[in-house]
Amino acid sequence: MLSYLSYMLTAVAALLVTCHALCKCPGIPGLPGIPGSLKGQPRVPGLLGPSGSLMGLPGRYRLPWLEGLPDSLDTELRNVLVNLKHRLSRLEGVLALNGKIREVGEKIFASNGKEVDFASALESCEEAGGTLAAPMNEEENKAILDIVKQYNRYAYLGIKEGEISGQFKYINGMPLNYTKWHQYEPNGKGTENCVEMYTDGSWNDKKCNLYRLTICEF
Ligand code: MMA
Ligand code: CA
Repeated sequence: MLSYLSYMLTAVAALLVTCHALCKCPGIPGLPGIPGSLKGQPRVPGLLGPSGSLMGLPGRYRLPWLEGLPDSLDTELRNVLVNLKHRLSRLEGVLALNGKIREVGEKIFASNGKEVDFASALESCEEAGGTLAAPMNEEENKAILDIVKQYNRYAYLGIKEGEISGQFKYINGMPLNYTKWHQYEPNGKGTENCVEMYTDGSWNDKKCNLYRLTICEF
């Protein structure tokens, strides 16, 4: 079992070293040197334990940036992808560590810290390649709430009232599959066409021309 692990580590180290050489990637510290290079990598769970020792069984052996790449891929292309995944994973780690982003499943939530009206908030999200944050489950609502609390400001959500008053939809027109209305909300009866998140995570329908925190999803 131990020899299997050391074989795997050698193979991975060789792959990354090769990649390092092939890609001439500057600024990738710790290569070569697996597992040393994996120390301080909280986004790679399961390989190093709290003490830095090797953890778990081969079956639990996980290197996320090596997963899901077909064996049929050209070796050089494969190495480039492995390297990009490694680099992205580290960048995400830095941004999450600094409280700049929240990641939930495939979504990334982030704010520019600005308070603007609904149209401007949506515009800046779209300009950045995203859209206004719209929670589709409790976990996403909590991630957005974290940002609302971080700035201690109510935020507009990516939800708008449709033609039928009282019927709220996502920006793309799809019906809501999750709601977190505050008690007695929505109550605007067609006069409050946008939705804000309060600092307890609950929602209120609200006019669209107020200044609210911009939170985007990507
Ligand atoms: C305000 C406004 C409404 C909200 C009520 C709740 C008075 O109106 O924020 O959108 O529903 O407060 O009391
Ligand atoms: Ca309301």
